[in-house]
Amino acid sequence: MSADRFAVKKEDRFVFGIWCLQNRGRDPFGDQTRPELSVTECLKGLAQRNAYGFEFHDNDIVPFGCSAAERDRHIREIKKLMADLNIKATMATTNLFYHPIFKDGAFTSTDPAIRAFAVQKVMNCLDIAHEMEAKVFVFWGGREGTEVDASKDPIEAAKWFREALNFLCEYVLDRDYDIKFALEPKPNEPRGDLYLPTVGSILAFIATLDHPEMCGVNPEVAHVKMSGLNVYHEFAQALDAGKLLDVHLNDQKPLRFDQDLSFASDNLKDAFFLAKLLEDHRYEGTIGFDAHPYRSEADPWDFVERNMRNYKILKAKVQQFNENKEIQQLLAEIHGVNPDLRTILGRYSKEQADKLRQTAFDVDRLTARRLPYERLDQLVTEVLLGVA
Ligand code: GCO
Ligand code: MN
Repeated sequence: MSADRFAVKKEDRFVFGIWCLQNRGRDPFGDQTRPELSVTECLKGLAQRNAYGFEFHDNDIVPFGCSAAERDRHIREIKKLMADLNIKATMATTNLFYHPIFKDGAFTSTDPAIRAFAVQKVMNCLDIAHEMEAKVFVFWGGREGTEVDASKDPIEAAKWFREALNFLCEYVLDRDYDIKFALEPKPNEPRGDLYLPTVGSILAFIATLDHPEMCGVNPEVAHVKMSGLNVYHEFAQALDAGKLLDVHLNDQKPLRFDQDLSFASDNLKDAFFLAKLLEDHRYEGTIGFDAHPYRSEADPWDFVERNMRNYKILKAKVQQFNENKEIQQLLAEIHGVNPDLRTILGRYSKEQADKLRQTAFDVDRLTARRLPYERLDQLVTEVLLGVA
């Protein structure tokens, strides 16, 4: 029997949110449909399937409000399990959305006591992240937003958000933790409108922080599609800025409620171009999946396997695209035009500006250029459908 060419290996760096495996199928209209798995069962199942690691919220592993002794015991047990199973905690994040205290925001609550409580909760979670050796720390502002715009000024809210992150960056520096922050954009849900809805808004916000060098982005496919934006372009913007610290792969029908479907289950082409981006540009972080098994599933394991397998299949398709002679010929034709002008805008100087001013352009010839995009796009379709 030939070995499975899509068999998962540790070096694939696949990780899952613990909360994805523990999801019980509850939705706003219906109760849970399956039993909750313990953290131990989650880690064992992931290790058995060769996942590299897992991501967690503080309260996925340490119950809200538990004593210091209980907390220490939970962490000790998980660390032992991680060592026994050879599985890593790669990303930590704070649950600042579930408890009703956060009903009108955590960092952007109008109550300074709630903002301070949120920052204290993050400090405790940073200590856990450090102990578990997670190097990426995500902020998903699930409750940071409004339904009633009369309730708060967005500039004031941005100031509170900034204050909290600046404080927490200093905490990490003070403690000498090897941790970077990644902010996760989302346009809405659970709030009517969330602050920092897109990659671009997060990049602009990071530039206003005291330590932008410690902060990046964790984009999620579903969140981009909820905004009706282009997944390939959104992730690319973070990568181009040197800020792609983590990724949340999943899928979603555009412009709808948050569906958290498996990666590549809705739109193969979007998923393909995202895999192409990450592979072509040698993204070095972990490949994180943040999705839920269908409500009709009894356990998460088919879900776990298909997410990893889909990525590996698409990675093979990327290679096929990059090696396809006709595709490469078309791309060479499209990009190979006017080689003598390629560097003219490379760096400004008076001489370059003079040279540019004196350059004659044959507008009709440039306009009449052939762009064989129907054929190129069809070849992508054929690669994806397995007939190229
Ligand atoms: C969502 C988010 C969350 C966060 C995760 C980290 O449901 O919209 O994706 O899953 O990524 O909870 O806080
Ligand atoms: Mn996510």
